[in-house]
Amino acid sequence: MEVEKIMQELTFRNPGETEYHQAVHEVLVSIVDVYNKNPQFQSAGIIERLIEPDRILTFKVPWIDDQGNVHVNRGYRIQFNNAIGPYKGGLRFHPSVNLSILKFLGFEQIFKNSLTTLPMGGAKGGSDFQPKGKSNNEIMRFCQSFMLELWRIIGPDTDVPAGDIGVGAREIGYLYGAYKKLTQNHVGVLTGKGINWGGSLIRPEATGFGAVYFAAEMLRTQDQTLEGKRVAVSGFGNVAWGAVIKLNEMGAKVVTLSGPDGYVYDEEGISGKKIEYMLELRASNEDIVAPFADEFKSAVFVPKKHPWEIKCDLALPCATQNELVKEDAENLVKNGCKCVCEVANMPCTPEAIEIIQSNKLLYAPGKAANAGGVATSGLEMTQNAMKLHWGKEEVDNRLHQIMKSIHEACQYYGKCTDGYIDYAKGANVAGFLKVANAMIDQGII
Ligand code: NDP
Ligand code: 2IT
Repeated sequence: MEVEKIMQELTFRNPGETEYHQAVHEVLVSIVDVYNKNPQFQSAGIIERLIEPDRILTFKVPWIDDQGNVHVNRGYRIQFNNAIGPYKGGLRFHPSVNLSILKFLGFEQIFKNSLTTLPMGGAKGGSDFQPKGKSNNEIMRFCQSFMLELWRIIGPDTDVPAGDIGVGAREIGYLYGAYKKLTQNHVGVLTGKGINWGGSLIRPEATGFGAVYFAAEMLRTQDQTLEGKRVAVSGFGNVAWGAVIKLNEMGAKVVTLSGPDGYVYDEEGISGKKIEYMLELRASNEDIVAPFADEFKSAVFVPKKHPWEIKCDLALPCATQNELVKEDAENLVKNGCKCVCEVANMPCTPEAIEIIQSNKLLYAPGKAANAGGVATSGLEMTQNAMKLHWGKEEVDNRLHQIMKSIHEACQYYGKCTDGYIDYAKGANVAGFLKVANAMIDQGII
């Protein structure tokens, strides 16, 4: 495989899809050695087949707002690869959603799902719909219209969507209700469901919990723990919330949160009531974290800036792609940060990663560190298939074990000659090998 040649072709065939190009390039450079040492991959055209999604559905989503006005959004589902299991991955509702963003997310999901040890292929979907500022009824009508198209191509053994940015328990509920009405099937076709109708305990917390378990494993390689560590967190959504809970449980002090309007810095630490307040902020249907500093006097709001300028031992970006840029990475290094653990998908730019890794900070890529979310979705599918319900401890223990095994796989494939662990390479190689070998077993199809 010649990385630059493949990238040229990819760019030519998918013009302007910069996030997608970024995600593919990041994988190719880290698997190229393994790929070229195994000629069976080349002769089966594995890379050419992996970077082309199996299929993409785009569709019109018309809906009526509370004033009777008609709106039209665009819906998508990208079924990327199902070599190791049914397509699986979230739905994102955010005005920035486009094909490039969903293709990057769907591509990454292939490797992430492979790392979980569970049988799940890669997919992603969503819409450029803005849920912020909408009433419950508007959200419901939008979800029903979205499912009027989506239901045809999903199923518990075909494709199982879940949440992502802008899609939480409420949206999953409306989507599930519409699916059930259309098909008359009460099956595990979505994950992140309500606890009373097929959902799994711990799923809402799982992405954040899993990432913190992963960070703890990384620290353990340097005989350290999270106890007493200062942590900068970005975002204030579902994933940030889960991470902040677990960081507190493990004795760390969370000093920042952020939103599109800026960040809040709280030297006393974000714990207890402040974590509950994150849920209120989230539910308030606004796009801002600034009110946090009005509510808690120990917090200061810093408008229009990233939290990475605050001194911390660990940085956990939990908001969105490319939110931690070169200058942020330089600030983190300058301030003595020891570990950057990606909880969002692809939150660090390639230039930022270069600085983080060349300064030998511990660095976990999202596809390894945030895999606890989809892994727990996999556990929800298992419970649905068995028609039973596991307790909190059982799910949490399984999640913890899965995160440890992902860490081991990254260590195994990512260990460098100088002892530094390149977790990005480890995650990509481990995730890739399983999928590539399954594709070879199943023939060119
Ligand atoms: P939420 O919708 O709960 O929160 C997303 C957060 O990111 C919010 O604070 C949101 O602010 C902010 N945000 C979203 N888009 C942008 C943008 N373009 N610019 C600036 N800020 C933005 O989503 P989640 O917490 O579920 O998702 C956060 C990250 O974690 C995403 O990268 C997602 O892909 C990833 N992830 C999620 C998993 C899950 O199971 N939910 C699993 C694995 C990864 P606002 O809404 O106000 O714009
Ligand atoms: O990015 C992700 O892994 C998710 N949004 C979760 C996907 C899932 O199917 O649970």
